Amino acid sequence: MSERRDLMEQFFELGIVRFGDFRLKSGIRSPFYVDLRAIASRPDLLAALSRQLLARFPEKDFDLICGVPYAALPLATAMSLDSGVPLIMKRKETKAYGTKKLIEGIYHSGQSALVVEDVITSGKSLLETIPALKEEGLQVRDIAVVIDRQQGGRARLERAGYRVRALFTIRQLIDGLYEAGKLDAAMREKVLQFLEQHRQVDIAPAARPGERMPAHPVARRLVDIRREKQTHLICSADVTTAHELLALAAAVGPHIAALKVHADIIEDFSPALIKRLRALAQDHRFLLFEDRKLADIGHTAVIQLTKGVHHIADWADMVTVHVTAGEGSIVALKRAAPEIGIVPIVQMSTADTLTDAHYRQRAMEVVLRHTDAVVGVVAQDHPVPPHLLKFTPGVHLDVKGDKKGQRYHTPEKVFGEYGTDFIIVGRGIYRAADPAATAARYRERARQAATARRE
Ligand code: S5P
Repeated sequence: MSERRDLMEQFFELGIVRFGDFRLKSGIRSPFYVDLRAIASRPDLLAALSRQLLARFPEKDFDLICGVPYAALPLATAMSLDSGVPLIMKRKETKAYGTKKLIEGIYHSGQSALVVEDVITSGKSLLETIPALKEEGLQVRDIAVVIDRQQGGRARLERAGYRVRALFTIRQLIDGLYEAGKLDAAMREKVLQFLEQHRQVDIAPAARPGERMPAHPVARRLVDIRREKQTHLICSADVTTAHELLALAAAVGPHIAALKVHADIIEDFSPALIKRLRALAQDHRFLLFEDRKLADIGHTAVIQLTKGVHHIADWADMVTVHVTAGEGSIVALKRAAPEIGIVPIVQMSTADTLTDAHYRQRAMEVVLRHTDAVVGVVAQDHPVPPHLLKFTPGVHLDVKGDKKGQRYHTPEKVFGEYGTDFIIVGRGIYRAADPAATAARYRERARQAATARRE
């Protein structure tokens, strides 16, 4: 029996591939399940897998092998032992003490890494892992995978420029196990049908060149709205009465992707106001973005988000936070309100902001460890990785500042030079004689600037 065929049968015997009715993390029900964690219990299999995977990369043009926790780690270790290529590990979560490194091991900027993964489905986890390696100056071209579930992930990674080599496709496994008599015809048919129906597990709308592929569900909603409404505009509705806020939301609603509010400046704030705002948000399809800038210790930030007069967590799609209190506050917020999208302020727009390069670097390190909860960040020119959105306030078409520290730039500058995804515009719109027409004007300038960047 060939080593490949033997491996397939062993996968079946060990329960690495199982058939039945399984609910996947995405909620989808699947007739098969793949879990490679048991592999390390069979050193002989691990060694065979390592050999076979390394044989797929005869060029061996990588300096490091990178394992992604947890299932792929023993395999990456075996491949490192086999090939003599040093191992690094990409942490899932960063430890809250010690060196706080995202990547463990010895490496230096400019080296290239082969990334090892157990199973590839949508490609999402790899698309989240690789930017962290790139941020460290590592180059990634090659990806080694044991099983390709054939649900679009491989094609997505290849489109992003990676070379993906898989040991087995799920189709090959099914056929092999069927021929070996481990799988009956009915189950085989069921799996093939499932594969046919789920050829593409969507993780994000297809991105155009220069566009980001954000991972958070709120970010994806925002990107959907941007595509459908053709708007990169968020209006900052910094008005102080419910009447003004509702009038403004109704006027600019058709032109915006989100309405940013400061609930605490509204003199007659009430649950009724929120109800009407939500209705407008639904009618015009925009998100509600509370600019609360939570900055306290985790415990306090959580009660500020969930209690008080405003009960922000009950209605806001997104909320801004500062990361000055450290990682614990972000962890507490995401646990307390997992539905809300967190938007950390990494860099402020003011002329003499204290968010200098050192702070930004530290803040981004925290942010990157919590991309499961973070929609994107507020920043000016500080770089933001492609799986997060960049929101840029301090945009005005007519003036350069406000004499209170605010600094304004044009849409052309923030899209062209800063690579922003959404501009946040307050006074430029709500102080204009005709906010609806002005919002339309900002929207168009933003759209053209974003298009020019892509061309
Ligand atoms: O760095 C920042 C971050 C934010 S969230 N600079 C900002 O101006 N903001 C907010 O964006 C600010 O609180 C205000 O609500 C809006 C900008 O308003 P404008 O009137 O200056 O356009």
